Amino acid sequence: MRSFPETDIYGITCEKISRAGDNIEVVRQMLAAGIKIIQYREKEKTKKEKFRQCEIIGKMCKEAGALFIVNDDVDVALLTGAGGVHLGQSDLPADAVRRLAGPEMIIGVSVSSREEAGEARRRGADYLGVGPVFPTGTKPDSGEAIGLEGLADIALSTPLPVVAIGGINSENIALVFRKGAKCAAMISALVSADDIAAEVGKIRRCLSKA
Ligand code: TZP
Ligand code: MG
Repeated sequence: MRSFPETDIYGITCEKISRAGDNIEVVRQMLAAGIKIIQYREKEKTKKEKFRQCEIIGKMCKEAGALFIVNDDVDVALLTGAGGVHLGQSDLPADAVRRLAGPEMIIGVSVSSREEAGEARRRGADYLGVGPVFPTGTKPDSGEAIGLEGLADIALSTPLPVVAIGGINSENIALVFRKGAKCAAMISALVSADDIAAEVGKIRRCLSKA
């Protein structure tokens, strides 16, 4: 039966802001740093190119024992053996994706309010991406930040695992766990780091001190 992994960091790709190289190299470094959930998120490539990268990344995640999640594209997720798919509010609803993807696929849904969280749960989501918690330049259309109180409010309203997202870094990650997040998703803090492994080490030191 599908279940959301127990882990602290959820790494997400974005080649446009990467310092390490392409998405494949970024994921290689994230996995080497011990990240156990990888989401392939790429808004600037053709489906064909996304499929090519996901075939490689899916295999890398399998070898590393990490959960591989594809953003938006359920077809790419199914074709590349991903363990999960992540849906936004403008994507297909979770119940429709479940009909395509079957009972084993982990389905995540992005939400910014209690109402969206309730609806995602009714439609069979397995976890919620909740945010943006803090302001972020990575997704300009992500809406106003909900803040730590908004995160806590949604986390209290749902039994689903909450993955906090939006502007999270080593300085503030401990706060989102205190507000009920089970895991923290990061793009720029990881992908734009000079050294991904060093950044993951710093984040985990901050968490162990908190
Ligand atoms: N959804 C809500 S905020 C966001 C997404 C995809 C962007 C998160 O990026 P960063 O760089 O970790 O703030
Ligand atoms: Mg989407």
